[in-house]
Amino acid sequence: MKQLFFKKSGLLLSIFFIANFVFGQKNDTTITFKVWGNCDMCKRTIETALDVKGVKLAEWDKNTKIISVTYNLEKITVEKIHELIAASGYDTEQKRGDDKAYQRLSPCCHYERKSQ
Ligand SMILES: [Cu+2]
Repeated sequence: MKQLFFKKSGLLLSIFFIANFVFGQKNDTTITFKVWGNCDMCKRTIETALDVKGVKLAEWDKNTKIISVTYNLEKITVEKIHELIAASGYDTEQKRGDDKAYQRLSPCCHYERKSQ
């Protein structure tokens, strides 16, 4: 009897985890856009800026300047994602980077700003 109970609860637990996984994925989406920057240090700054709740994955490519962001639609907006990057001093397609934050970047990170 006891064994049967454990078998059943184990099954329920599995269903719970699977459902959680499936429904959890439902609200995720991935976007890509351009972020101006130079080097690996830029990469770290940009990706760290998106180390917030709602963002599952952020990966910036220094060669293509394209960032790929996987986030939860219910927890964060595209606008907020652009704002977070801009606040760290980096220009995005939609938002100009904060000038003061840009000045504080390492000299090697002073990328050529897009005309705006
Ligand atoms: Cu840099």
